[in-house]
Amino acid sequence: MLDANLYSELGLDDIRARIETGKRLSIEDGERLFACPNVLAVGALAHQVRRGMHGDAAYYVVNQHINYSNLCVNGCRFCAFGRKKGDPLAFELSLEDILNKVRARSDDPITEVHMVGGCHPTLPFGFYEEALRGIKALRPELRIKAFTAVEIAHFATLEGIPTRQVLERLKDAGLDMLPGGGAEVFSPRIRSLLCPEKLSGEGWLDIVREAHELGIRTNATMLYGHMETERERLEHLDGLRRLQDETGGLVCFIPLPFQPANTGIRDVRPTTGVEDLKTMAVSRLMLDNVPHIKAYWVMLTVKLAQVALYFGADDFDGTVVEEKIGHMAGAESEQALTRSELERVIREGGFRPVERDCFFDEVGRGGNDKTAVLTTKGTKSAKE
Ligand code: V47
Repeated sequence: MLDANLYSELGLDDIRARIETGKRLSIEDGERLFACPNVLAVGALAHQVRRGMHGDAAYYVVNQHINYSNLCVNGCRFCAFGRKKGDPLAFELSLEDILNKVRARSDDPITEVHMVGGCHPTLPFGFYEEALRGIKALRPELRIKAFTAVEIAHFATLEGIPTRQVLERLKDAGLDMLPGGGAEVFSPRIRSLLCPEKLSGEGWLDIVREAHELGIRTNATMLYGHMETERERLEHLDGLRRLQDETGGLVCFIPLPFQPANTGIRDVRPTTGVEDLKTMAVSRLMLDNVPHIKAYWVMLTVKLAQVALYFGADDFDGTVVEEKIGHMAGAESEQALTRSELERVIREGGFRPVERDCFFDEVGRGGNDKTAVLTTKGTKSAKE
């Protein structure tokens, strides 16, 4: 039970009452939460909501990240991953390289492949279809979460076909879900400063809406801690909330603290722990219609992600292995966590670790690490 006196003293009693009665918060409410000096009080509100939705469960996934290339036509200033052709740090995997990465982990109990790249200048659309088909042929039980809305728009432009057709063809080739990247903050002011070449915020929302209409669920991110105002963060959250009211297709929201090293943004200090925790909590409270909030340990560090489970987050993401986007920008976290490390961090945080697939269907393992069986919505996923 929340201490009503504390929230009265903080001038937040009306917000506490709205949260306790399940009423939606306004953008102005969000501004007052950001302005509150007591991060624990804000966190306690988010924790109450999180516990009401998920109890003591904290989710994680055994997954594999694959970046097919970092060649990118966009040149976003916040990104240390994207490179132009000829750059010594540019890379490009062949189809066989991608499949070899999957083969190399064929004994691991992975349930999700998370595959993204930059907006590659020339790769033909057939490459992406073949990559999905090839991965599914190797491991049909895997869920493939691949290609952000920004990549979808780029494929459509290169191929000269509508984005809906791109999504339909990728789904036909084995795409299960879109990851949440590329959303950054929707504010046109920020996009013109940081990523003028990139798909607009409206464009991102339109493609994600289209994906949802085709039955492809997605995640959504917010990149914060650069040049955006708190109001712009809240408008971003409100944009996602309105999309979710329409479609219900958002599975998980991921706030990403900006990592400044090796990027084109100077004079920005890394976010602080309090800022990260408050942003996590406010995200949980604003996004009343999005089921899951991820503490992405790659960007937050494992230690802060563990604490974030008390600030509205219910998901820890996954084993990852070979992360490039955050680490090329100076992320100080590990490259990978094992399943038992993830479970230990969650358990020592006071939560019950629950392994999930990309849709948050629970994964049961009949005593055998290599045998994954989805237990909630009945989809069998045993490794043959
Ligand atoms: O879209 C780029 C961000 C995102 C930096 O859907 C940066 O489950 C911090 O979207 N500092 C890609 N962030 C990562 C992503 C993601 C990660 C984990 C899980 C899921 C999911 C999605 O990384 C990009 C961009 O917003 N990013 N540069 C940087 N310097």
